[in-house]
Amino acid sequence: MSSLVHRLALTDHQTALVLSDMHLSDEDPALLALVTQWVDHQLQRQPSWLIMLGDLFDAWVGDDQASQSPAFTALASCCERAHKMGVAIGVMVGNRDFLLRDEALARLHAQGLGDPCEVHAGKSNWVLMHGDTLCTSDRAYQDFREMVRSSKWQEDFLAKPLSERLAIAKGLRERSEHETMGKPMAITDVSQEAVNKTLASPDINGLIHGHTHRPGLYQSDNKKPRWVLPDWCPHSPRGGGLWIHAEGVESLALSS
Ligand SMILES: [Mn+2]
Repeated sequence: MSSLVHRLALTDHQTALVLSDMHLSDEDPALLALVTQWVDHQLQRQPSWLIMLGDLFDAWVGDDQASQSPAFTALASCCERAHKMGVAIGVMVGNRDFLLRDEALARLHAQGLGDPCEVHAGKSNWVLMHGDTLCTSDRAYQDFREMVRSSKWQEDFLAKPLSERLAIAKGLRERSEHETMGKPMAITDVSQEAVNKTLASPDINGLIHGHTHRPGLYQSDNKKPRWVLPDWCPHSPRGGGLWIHAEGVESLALSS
């Protein structure tokens, strides 16, 4: 991956639209429509940035998946519209789509964001993360994460044919869903210790992340805001995002 952006500065009149955990897949056209229509609608407010904080796709097994994925094509069209409006696009990878690389990001007109990435807006500094690195109580997951993020594992994996990679990803997903069901709620949520550490610096005013699918505004032990982005579902329905501007952070409901 070419160089990642670790810090963004918004001027007083600039804004950022933030969403995550769309988990787009070719098997769910209703979800795809929900996400792209919502983003298109929010783009009318002319944000300076469209920021997606990981798990854009339910599974991403390599950038050669792009050419055969209607979900990717639809999100790329949405990004193309944003790009033409002059909106800058930032993508952070999540635990489902950590193999998104330069080729796919270029087709989304996106710059890769580091995890964490700091956003400066008004007088505040926000830390943006996918969120999985905050779930430090889940030792089994953190060990798995370390393995799949190693360049050796990724090299071996990407050398396999696309069909085999898709089958492996499906197996991993089913195993993860099964294991998550068996874990106590507290294990699969963020650890307060990790949150406190992230927010320890007096220069940092708050945290924004996805991943846990427990959307809302929480307060850390050090009395700083922690915004959790919603995941998306066309049936409940649920989704939405946040708006960052000079005055702070605003929650954007699915119906907004
Ligand atoms: Mn995730």
